[in-house]
Amino acid sequence: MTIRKRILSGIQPSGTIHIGNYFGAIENWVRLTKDYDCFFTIVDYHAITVQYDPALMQKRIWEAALDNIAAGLDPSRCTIFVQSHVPEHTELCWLLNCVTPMGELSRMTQFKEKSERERENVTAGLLNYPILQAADILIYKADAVPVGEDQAQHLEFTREVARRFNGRFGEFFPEPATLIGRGARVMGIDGASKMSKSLDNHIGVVEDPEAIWEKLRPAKTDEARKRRSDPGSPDRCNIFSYHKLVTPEGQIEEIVKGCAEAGIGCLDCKKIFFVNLRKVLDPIRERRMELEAKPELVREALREGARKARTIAQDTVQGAKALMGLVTDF
Ligand code: AQP
Repeated sequence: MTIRKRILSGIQPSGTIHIGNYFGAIENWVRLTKDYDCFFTIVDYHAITVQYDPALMQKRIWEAALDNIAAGLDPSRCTIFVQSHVPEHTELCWLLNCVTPMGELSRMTQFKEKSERERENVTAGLLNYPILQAADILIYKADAVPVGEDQAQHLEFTREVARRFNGRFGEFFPEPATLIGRGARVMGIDGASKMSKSLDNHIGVVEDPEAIWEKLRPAKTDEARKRRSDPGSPDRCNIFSYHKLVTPEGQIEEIVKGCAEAGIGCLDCKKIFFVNLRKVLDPIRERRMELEAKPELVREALREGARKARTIAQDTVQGAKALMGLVTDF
């Protein structure tokens, strides 16, 4: 029997999943379930590191589960669970806290960005976020972590945590590889920053098509193209970067030519994208509706996922504690 390599990745229950999450990460996750032993977790402990509404959290966790399963994560082919249902993640996090210098945490780009946005609420949890993320990954001794480009720095940090632990206490954690998805960094509909659930610049995967079109219609294109008769430059157009995610090669060539020769207007170009995007999103939205009608299936998948994950997590924590000189039993 060949032992399959292991994958771990996570998503925050911070709002409905968007096409950045999908093309940057989830699409890749679905593909990898064919060849890897895959673990996917809804990272609720990460989501509480910034301001949030406790009354909405349960709903968001539930929706994250529905969205991801509808997007193709089949619980019969991978392990899906809620992070806080496997409390060993926070136990390992503490152990790793004690081998990580503080200076490195405050230099993390995501910490700097989020603490800038959350000036009134920069918690120790936000600072320690990358250590918890390292624990999420190392607890399953994952060989690789499929993520969008925004997570590459945290993955490098995870490898350093593993090296530091191994150097001090003995070889124990493998250093996980980073696997970047096809849409490494999908920009928001504003064209100004990364598409994000919390920045309100996203196209939701299960969003109503009419609402998606209402966002696309006024969205910025190549700003140098003021009139339809002006030739445009696809490389300066945010909508063209979206085309690359869903539009077949032949049509891409027609768009490049049509835009450069002013043969196609921006609105028509957006319509083509919208049609192609719907081919990906419509089936996900339909599966999402079917799943909503079968909540017990999803609940059971999450329960079973946590059971399976916990068995491995407990084993790793025992091993790490023993190496650190902590006794687990007298
Ligand atoms: N815009 C993006 N382009 C490519 N990949 C992306 N990912 C997120 N945004 C993009 C990838 O999606 C996975 C899950 O992300 P997450 O929910 O854990 O957190 P995030 O990266 O912080 O995503 P958001 O939408 O920006 O969430 P909020 O607004 O709550 O912080 C990750 O693999 C990520 O790389």
